[in-house]
Amino acid sequence: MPKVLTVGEPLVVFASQEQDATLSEAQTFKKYPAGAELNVAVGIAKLGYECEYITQIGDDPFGVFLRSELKKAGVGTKYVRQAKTGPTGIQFKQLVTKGDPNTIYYRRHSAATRVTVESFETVKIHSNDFVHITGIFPAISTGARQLTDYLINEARSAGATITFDPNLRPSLWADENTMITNINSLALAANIVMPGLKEGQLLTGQQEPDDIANFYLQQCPAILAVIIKLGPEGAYLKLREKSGTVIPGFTVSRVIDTVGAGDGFDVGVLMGMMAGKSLPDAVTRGNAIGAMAIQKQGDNEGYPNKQQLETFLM
Ligand code: KDG
Repeated sequence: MPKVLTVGEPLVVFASQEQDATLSEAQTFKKYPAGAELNVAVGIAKLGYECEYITQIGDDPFGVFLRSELKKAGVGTKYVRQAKTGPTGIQFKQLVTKGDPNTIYYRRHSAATRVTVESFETVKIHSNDFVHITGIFPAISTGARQLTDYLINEARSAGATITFDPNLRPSLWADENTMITNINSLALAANIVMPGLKEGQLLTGQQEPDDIANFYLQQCPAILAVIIKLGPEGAYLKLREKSGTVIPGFTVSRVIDTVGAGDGFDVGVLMGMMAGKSLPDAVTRGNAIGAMAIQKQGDNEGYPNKQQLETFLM
């Protein structure tokens, strides 16, 4: 059976319970597990697939909380290490009626920034596995970048499929050019590249989805497909040697929290590929999970189990 391995920084997010209050005004918060790659791991496990999450948590109550949430969701925790120093990262998030909520992070010098390759040399990757990388983790520290590169090399030697979501976080990089160069070098090491439209435009200097896709496909023969997330409109899928097409999204009546939708999209694409579906079908699953995600507060609370996904798709 294939499995997903993903590496990232888990965060505890405190989500405001007060509609449209600024973070300085809000008094009441609810605690959820977060982090882009954690969201993917939770989404895959909720759908009943095997997933290992590679990370380092702090020796503190939030580390305990995250480990227990991962276990509850069914995510494999054998590669969840506990750091000797450095706290678990935290984040605060607004609750808004419209648009994306404001968020603030407390993650500098966190436990996850202190990872070393040596502590993860036992990670086993097989040829039918999927290794999911994002642009967040390699940006948090030199050790995290080295671990990302190590896992990419291991995945390539094993013949595993590497999926990459740029997940641009400009505040984690020295400057925009450094971010673009680093993220593009990671994208060119992947087999499936999944930027948002705005991210793709910034990373490639191209405006149209087809030109963004070609930027990557032409530079790297190992890239099988570029999938550009278009929000509610769906996603643009371009496979090597095929013309690109828009796979339509789903309309939802009430949007509660947009954070985590992109990770949910990645879950659908990964799950579709693991289930042996065609890429257009996998992208439809991505669109569906993205749409389900935004109807609940918490990054991954809205992600479905298999039955809920099938019902949504009917
Ligand atoms: O994609 C969701 C993430 O934005 C959130 O969980 C926090 O990992 C996070 C980050 O760095 O923004």
